[in-house]
Amino acid sequence: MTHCILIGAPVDEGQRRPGCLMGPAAYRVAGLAGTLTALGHTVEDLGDVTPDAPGSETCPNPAIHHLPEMVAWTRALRAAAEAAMPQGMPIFMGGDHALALGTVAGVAAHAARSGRPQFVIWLDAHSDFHTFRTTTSGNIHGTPMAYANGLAGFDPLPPFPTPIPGENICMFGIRSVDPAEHQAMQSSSIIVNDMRVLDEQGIVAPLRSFLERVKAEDGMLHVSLDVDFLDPSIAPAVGTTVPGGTTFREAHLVMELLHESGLVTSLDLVELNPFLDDRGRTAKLMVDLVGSLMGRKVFDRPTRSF
Ligand code: B3U
Ligand code: MN
Ligand code: MN
Repeated sequence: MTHCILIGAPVDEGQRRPGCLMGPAAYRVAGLAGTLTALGHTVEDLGDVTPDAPGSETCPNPAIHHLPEMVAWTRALRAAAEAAMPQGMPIFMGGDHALALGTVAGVAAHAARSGRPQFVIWLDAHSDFHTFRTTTSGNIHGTPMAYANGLAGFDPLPPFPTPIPGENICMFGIRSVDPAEHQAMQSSSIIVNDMRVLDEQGIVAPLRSFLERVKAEDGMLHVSLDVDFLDPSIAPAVGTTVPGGTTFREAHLVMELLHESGLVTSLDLVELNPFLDDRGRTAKLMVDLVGSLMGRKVFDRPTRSF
């Protein structure tokens, strides 16, 4: 049994297609809390985070938009994540992926305080490995992974609390990477399981080998689930659809393996844009995936050890 702490993060400023701010409401309507209680967990919904009024920060890249708003969100979400971690498992209901600037910073700060290493599983079509200097779209949702890995180029944000080493970051589902991200990732040790790897090896072997390391090192594990990890044919409610995503069955399998591992300590649900949804089907699928992550299964099987 886990104490699940739902935290709404209606961040919409990290990209240009309004609607992600309705994400937390859609997860509530789609029955996220009820799904978790039906599985035997306790649930506390803290409502939506409200950031302070934005300041007037600037940065040299003229493409960047909504910087002061994102600085305020990052501060507020980092504090919310740090406060929630000692109480249970925070589930951040986004909101676009820029929210991870704050959530990952908060959980990593907590891990450092507990003397444990932080690991991250990034389930996404995109690597989100731009800095504020390299992004050409200016969309801050394309940057949080580089921030968490400790890259320079994030002024006026404070430096990431305890940068997460590349070996502790594992990406799955990647199929859209910009040239600057590609270059930066080549000089990092991040584990990138792009769709080519998944097609060739399946999702189980690379996921298991990462989870074994998390377990061996007694790590904390943050999972960041972007809707576009899924194929747009099953998850249309996202601003940046990329064909060739994971199937319904692959996505549930990832969640079931994560559950079996018992290692997940925090979760982001990001990029759901309910305005683009088809009768709530993407919101419902995301809630179902959380159900699998938190222990829903058709038949009980002996739990494998990791
Ligand atoms: N890499 C592109 C596209 C992108 C990143 N994340 C999303 N889209 N969702 C960019 O704008 O940084
Ligand atoms: Mn993303
Ligand atoms: Mn994405």
